[in-house]
Amino acid sequence: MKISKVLIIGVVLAIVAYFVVNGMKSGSAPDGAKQGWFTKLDANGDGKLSPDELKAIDTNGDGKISAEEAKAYGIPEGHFNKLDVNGDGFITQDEMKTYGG
Ligand SMILES: [Ca+2]
Ligand SMILES: [Ca+2]
Repeated sequence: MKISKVLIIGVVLAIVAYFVVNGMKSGSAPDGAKQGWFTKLDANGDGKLSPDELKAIDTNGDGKISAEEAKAYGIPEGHFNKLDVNGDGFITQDEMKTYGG
C-alpha cells in the first residue's frame, strides 16, 4: 500500500511537471513558432495562410501539400508531421489553420 501511494504521488508529480514545462514552452511558442518558411509564405503578413498563399507550396495544384512539396519549400519534416493532423501524408487548408491560428 505504501509503495503504491508513493508511486501515485510520483506519477502525479511527473504529470504536473510535464504540464508546467509544456506550459512554459507553449507560452513562448506564438513568436517562436513562426518559422522562416511560414513568414515567407504569409505574403500579406497577417499571421495566417490563405488558400492563395498555400498555392506557393502546392506546386501540382491539387489543393493540398504533400511531404515532397513541403520539403521543396523548406518546411522541416517535423513541422510537416505536426501540421498533418490526421496523418494522411498531406496538409490541407484546414490543417494549416490549426497552425496559423
Ligand atoms: Ca499538392
Ligand atoms: Ca492531412
